Amino acid sequence: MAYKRFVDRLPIPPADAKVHNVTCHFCIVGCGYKAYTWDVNRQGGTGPSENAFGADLSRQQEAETAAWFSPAMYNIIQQDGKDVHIVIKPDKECVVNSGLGSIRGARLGELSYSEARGTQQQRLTSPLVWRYSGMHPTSWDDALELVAEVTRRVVEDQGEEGLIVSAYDHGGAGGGYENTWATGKLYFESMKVKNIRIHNRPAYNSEVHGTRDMGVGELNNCYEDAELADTIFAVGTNSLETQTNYFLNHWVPNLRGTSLAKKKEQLPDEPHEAGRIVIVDPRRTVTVNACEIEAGKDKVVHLAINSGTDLILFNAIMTVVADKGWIDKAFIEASTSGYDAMVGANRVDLGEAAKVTGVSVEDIQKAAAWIAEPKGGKRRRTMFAYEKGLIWGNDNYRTNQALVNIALATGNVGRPGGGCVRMGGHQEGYSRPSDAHVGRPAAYVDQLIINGKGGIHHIWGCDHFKTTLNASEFRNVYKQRTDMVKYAMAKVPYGDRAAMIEAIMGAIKAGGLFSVDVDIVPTKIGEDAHVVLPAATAGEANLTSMNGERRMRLTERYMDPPGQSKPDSLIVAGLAQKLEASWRKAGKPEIADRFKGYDWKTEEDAFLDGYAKHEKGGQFVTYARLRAMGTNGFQEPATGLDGDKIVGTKRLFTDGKFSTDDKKAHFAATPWRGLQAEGKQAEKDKYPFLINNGRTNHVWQSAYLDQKDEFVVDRWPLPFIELSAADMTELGLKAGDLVEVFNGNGSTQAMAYPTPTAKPKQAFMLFAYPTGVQGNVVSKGVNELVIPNYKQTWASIRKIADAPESVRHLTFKSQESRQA
Ligand code: MGD
Ligand code: F3S
Repeated sequence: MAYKRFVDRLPIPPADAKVHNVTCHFCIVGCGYKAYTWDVNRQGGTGPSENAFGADLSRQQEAETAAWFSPAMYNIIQQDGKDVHIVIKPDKECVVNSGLGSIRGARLGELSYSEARGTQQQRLTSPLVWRYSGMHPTSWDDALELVAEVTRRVVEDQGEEGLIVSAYDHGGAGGGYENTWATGKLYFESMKVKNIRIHNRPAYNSEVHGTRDMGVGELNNCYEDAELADTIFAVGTNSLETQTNYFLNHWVPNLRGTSLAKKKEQLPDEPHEAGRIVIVDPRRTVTVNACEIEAGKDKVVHLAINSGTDLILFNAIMTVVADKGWIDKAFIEASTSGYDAMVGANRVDLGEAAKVTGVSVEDIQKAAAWIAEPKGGKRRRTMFAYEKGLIWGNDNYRTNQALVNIALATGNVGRPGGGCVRMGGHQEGYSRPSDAHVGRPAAYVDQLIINGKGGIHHIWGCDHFKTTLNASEFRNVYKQRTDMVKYAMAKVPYGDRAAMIEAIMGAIKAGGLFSVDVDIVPTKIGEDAHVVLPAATAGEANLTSMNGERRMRLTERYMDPPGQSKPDSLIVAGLAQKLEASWRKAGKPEIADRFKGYDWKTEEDAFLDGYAKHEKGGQFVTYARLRAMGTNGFQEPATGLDGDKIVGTKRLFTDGKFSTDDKKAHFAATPWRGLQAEGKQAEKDKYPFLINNGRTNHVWQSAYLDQKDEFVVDRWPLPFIELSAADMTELGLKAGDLVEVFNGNGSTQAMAYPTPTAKPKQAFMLFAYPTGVQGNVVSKGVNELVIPNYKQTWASIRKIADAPESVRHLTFKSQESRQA
């Protein structure tokens, strides 16, 4: 049935409604929202003094009014044990989004846990343990003592190598500076855990080593630079769908020419025109379509490269830029090293590059000119933006570097209208003790688990069954190993703790794995866990994070966490205390002492212990100051105080000094070497379809909340797979038919979405979706620093069935809004 919201009226927030700062946690952009809460038995009135908007609601509001909210922004939640109305609506005063919402963030209200209105009822509310052949509720003490005891025994038997950890390293929901500090303190300070991986990749590493090793940190500009740039060079980023309000509020004004006044005011000594954009993506995205509409086709170049060939394209552009002399000689001289060697090593014949990439020589030259050809005797300002098409693409490390080479050579780092930045995924919130002991390359943790290594797995807010590569094999082995422990546990009474621990350890010695899952909802991997611990999410705890321009804000606690769930930082504290007790009881006081220092009572205590003491400028940052700075916060790093306001940093590297020992940015030699990850070329040769993959606007990540949101489930009961008309015919498919995608790595399912702009034999599948996991068909092949290579995946496709009932009502219209 097509989805309808059965709401005919909403309460008016009264003038005295409590107002909380909220940063939307459903992507890197970090749009500012305000949460209004008030007693469930009251509402405001239509008079300006009677409602929170100060507006006369008895009259028709103008089109752009902020005095409104939608049913999706509303709910009834618990605050301090009482039912209250809540409205979570975009904040017009926030410079990030200026009042815009996205299809994800504008649902923050309905995605809240509500017993009164029945939303998000799947949320975990009690610690659960495996007993009596199922997962059953227990107390925090009971669950944590079991985890601590098994952890200690495994470490005694196998050393800290036996403890495998999966943990988020981001901000927004889940992570945040409080929670990354807490998990980091436990695993890197109290312990020295090496076998640890990050939520979305199979090792503990940066996704952008390439740029960092050149001295160029990856979030170096500000969102306003997208308004000031002459050209935006966007690589493997579908920003309309994945950084929605950054695109709408900062890219579009430039493409429309409405930021011209700002350009003239801030950069008066040079000519200006509306911005141009070059988009590098093998498929035509809705972002390309939107840019053509906003800027006009003559201001947009879409380089529809062959999958995985970005590196040689960038080397070709660099060759043109160098040969034409469109470089910033003064900057290269003063602030960089290795330019000549880089140009020599990366020089490429344009004809050869055209053959490999599928992009014409003319378009390569045009892109180079749009990036770097001087305008009226002045250097052009170009902003370089990239995300998963590059980061999870072929030869990630070098491709990243090849792009930074162009940005540096044209003097576009640390300059208004410039920057060479990842677009980002989640917000960031990384604050941890040193991870140097992990080493480089870090352990490929998924392979350790698959190869029977480790005895216990602690999982913090990740669901690898949906979000890892080689997911099919991972899941099969994981199930086998965790089942061994479950069978052993079933043989002893749960209450006999000594016998239970012996049974668990026996199973571990025989190759089993004990699994502990900390999450806010039941997950796929959690189905195989032995202990599940319920966490609180953003809004249920105070949480700090920064966005893609390093803008730090505090999302205030505006509601109670469901049931007994707790902020992750306090779960860590509880576990550390139980570990201390366990080691002390075992007669090892010197180890027990390492687990001291977790006497945090609130998440703010964890913040003060971590960020405030350890991050650059952290001494200036307090919850009270962040609260006062609202949804605009400040841009990290903090450099001081102006009265009680935190002073931040708009752009990095403006002084031409970089993050290397000699303070110079280092150019990199990055010659082309084909498909680099093990097995990819053979896979390409064997299977007919490219299974390109990624996100879509409506869904946040692995759909962990969306999977119980009727609006999303109605639109996407199954992941879509975009196919060309020719492929639909060849496979005998109609719109919505169920297909199997399969190769030597595994198989998965999707619904066919005929897409007029899709290239033949190039499918695009929704990634990380619970009802059809794309990662099942992604091979284990990674780059030399263990970064996954999702985008280059090849497989076969066959029809399974006609469109299932849940799919029949759907529209399969083109996602493009209209033609330019
Ligand atoms: P993707 O769809 O993964 O998202 O943001 P994006 O990177 O923009 O990939 C982007 C594009 O890469 C796709 O259009 C794909 O066609 C292209 N691509 C594939 N192969 C290649 C290639 O060889 N070369 C190039 N140049 N491009 C290629 C990801 C970001 O989105 C992240 S990391 C997260 S965590 C957030 N997740 C998320 C979400 O789940 N939903 C929504 N709606 N937004 C999100 N924003 C964030
Ligand atoms: Fe939320 Fe803004 Fe992203 S509304 S999903 S942070 S674009």
